Amino acid sequence: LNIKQFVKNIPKVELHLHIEGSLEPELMFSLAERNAISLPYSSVEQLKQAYQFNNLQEFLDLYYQGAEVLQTEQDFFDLAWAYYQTCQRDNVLHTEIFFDPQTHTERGIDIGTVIKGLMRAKQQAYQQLGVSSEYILCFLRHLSEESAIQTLKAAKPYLSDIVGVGLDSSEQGHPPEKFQRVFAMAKQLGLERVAHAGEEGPAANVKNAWQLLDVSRIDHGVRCLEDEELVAQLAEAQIPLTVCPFSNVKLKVVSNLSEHPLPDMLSKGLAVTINSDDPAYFGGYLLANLEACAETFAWTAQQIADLCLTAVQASYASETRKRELS
Ligand code: ES4
Ligand code: ZN
Repeated sequence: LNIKQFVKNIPKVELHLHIEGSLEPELMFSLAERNAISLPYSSVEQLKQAYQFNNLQEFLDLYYQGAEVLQTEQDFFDLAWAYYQTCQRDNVLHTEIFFDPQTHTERGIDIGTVIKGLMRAKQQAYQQLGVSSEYILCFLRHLSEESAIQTLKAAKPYLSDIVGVGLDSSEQGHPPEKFQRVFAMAKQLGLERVAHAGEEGPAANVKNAWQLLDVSRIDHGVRCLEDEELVAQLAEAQIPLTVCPFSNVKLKVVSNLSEHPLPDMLSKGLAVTINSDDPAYFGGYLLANLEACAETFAWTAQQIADLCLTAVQASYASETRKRELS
């Protein structure tokens, strides 16, 4: 059995993908031209050369700059549609997509413009490609609690379009505690909750996201390993961790893929899933992440199938859809 073929063909579920992080350099240039925006790069090649990061913040600076080309509903549709086409190509049949409204509203773009473009792509992807999806509204943790609360209020007309809320951006200096109130408001509204934690920040952020924000998944979570008791609790509760191998390498959370603690996390019984994070910036989509891990860690077909099933079970898809994906 050819493992590469197996990874390609198995139905896959993505649980950690920032739609703004799927903006490929080519599309960034074409949207810049369409919107008469000048980019500080003279070519796609020059832009790609800039994709070398020493930490999360260096990446975020380019990611927010890149997102400025997104202006109209059609731009958000085109962005998401391009991503859904890669899902179909790679046999990713269900995906849970983060979006960062504040990145756009801070530039004067209406949250409705963002959501309407994404929703039109979502409908078309399900109808034409058979790819189902859910959307998770992320609060930018480097901005204030008040800004997060305003964002949740602005999203109220669109609550049926989103499955939950998340927390992303700069983890250092912006711990989960800062967002306890807005996460409680989201819970009151019936929304699911997830948060980036233990990516660059300490294990305490994983614990506090779980205990204080009442999340049902942890995004990244790799640094939970620094707290043995916490690891045992996360494993016991089977809290899913959405691990992003290429991201961790590109942002120097780990020095290279063979040093990644994934095998350790799996051996400790954690509910690990594999994800792509910001594939246009980090060198590949979910399939490429899975292929590289399968090769680096010599995973068997059974181990890959188990990881894919963990992602199905950790998803917010309906029980009917979960059965279709299993
Ligand atoms: C992100 Cl890799 C990563 N970490 C935190 N926030 C993010 N937003 C987009 N990508
Ligand atoms: Zn992320």
